[in-house]
Amino acid sequence: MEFKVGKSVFFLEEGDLTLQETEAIVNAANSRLAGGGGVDGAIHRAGGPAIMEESRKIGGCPTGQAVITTGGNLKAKYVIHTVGPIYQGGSQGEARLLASAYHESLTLAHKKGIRSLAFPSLSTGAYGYPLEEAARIAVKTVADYLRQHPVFDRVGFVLFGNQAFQTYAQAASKELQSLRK
Ligand code: AR6
Repeated sequence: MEFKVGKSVFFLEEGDLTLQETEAIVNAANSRLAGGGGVDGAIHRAGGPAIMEESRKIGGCPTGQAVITTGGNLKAKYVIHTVGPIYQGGSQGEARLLASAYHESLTLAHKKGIRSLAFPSLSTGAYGYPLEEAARIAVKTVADYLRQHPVFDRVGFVLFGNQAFQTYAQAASKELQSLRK
């Protein structure tokens, strides 16, 4: 599914983020950059040890911020590691921190001159963020950035499983109604 937002293509796909051929993919990391399960585990397995070596040198990343490493053996040249919030009921600044994780990842990609980027659904696995609310924030934050900064060719989401894909598709249809390509 694709939409035109500003000068960029905004895409939604169902599948495995580690197979993406965008210039960079975004990792749902933890603040110690220590690796883990979910998409983080999959990225380190597919990308090989170079990603962890660089992560160790960087040392960590606060919630809502982003850092960058090589993509190792991945097709993507770079991995942007961002840290979404752990969902604790919604009154601990989670929405702001989730939006920040998307925004800071885009800002870092922009600074690096990266032209295509794929995100997973941050915080909606181990970190427990309710999917519908997370999808709304994710789609809005990315679409707003693309409207304000016409610097990317393609930016979008690779969703794991049909439920996540359908939820993001619905959020995107609402946010981008008139823009479907
Ligand atoms: N491609 C795309 N999406 C995936 C993939 C994949 N290969 N694998 C899982 N997902 P999670 P979080 C989806 O738990 O909630 C880690 O241990 C998954 O279905 O990966 O931000 C880190 O080290 C879900 O929709 O990330 C942190 O400690 C989404 O990715 C912690 O988990 C995010 O789920 C971060 O938790």
